[in-house]
Amino acid sequence: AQQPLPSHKAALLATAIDNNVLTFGTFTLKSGRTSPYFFNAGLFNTAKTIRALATAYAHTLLDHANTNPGWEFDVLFGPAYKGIPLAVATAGQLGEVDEERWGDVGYAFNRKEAKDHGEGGTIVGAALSGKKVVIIDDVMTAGTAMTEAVDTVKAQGGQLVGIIVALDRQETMKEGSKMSSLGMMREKTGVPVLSVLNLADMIVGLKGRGTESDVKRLEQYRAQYGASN
Ligand code: OMP
Repeated sequence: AQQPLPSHKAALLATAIDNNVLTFGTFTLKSGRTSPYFFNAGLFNTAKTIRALATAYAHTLLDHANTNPGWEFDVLFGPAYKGIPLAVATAGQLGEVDEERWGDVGYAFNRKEAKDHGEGGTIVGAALSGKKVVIIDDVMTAGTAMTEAVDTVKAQGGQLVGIIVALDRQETMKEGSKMSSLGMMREKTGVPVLSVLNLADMIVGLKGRGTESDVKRLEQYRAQYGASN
């Protein structure tokens, strides 16, 4: 029998469904691919739901830190615009989850346009220079947005130590390759790329929720586009 989802995954999946973050139908992705589901993290936009999301990110970071002794970070970087509330809210939850360990973790984000007056610069929040940085974002599909964020961290003199997203769609991106965009990003950056949920989790978590035909369509989609890692 399949293992049930760990509680923070199950909780986030339930919140995502209840708030239409996760919806089923026919969607065209940024990549042009047609998908039977879409995950709109922008709908985690209330006190309750943003806290649920931030808690899930914080627990995923905690699990990774606990299973990888020595792995640590100083700053959460959320690329503009959608990464900004994620970095801020998750920093708050890190303090909640383990203040002694993470009470001093900073958050930062970039401006889309450099400011040439006042304090100037392109980064708002904690400085990245010489710091161990984790990038936080919502969904990675082809990884275009993430690649830009990685470049920004490097340009600021930050040391990238990890990447975390809410959803890993576990899809192949390139013709002839079974590797997912997360797998490619791991290879490219050499750092752990974490996700709270992935497609496999959603398929497990949706079973028994009375959405059999949706689960079937997800399974078919996985059979067609699923990545091997
Ligand atoms: P890449 O920059 O190609 O990795 O695409 C990431 C973006 O895809 C996200 O920031 C969203 O705008 C969008 N997206 C979702 O938000 N949820 C999905 O389930 C699928 C996509 C998508 O278009 O692939």
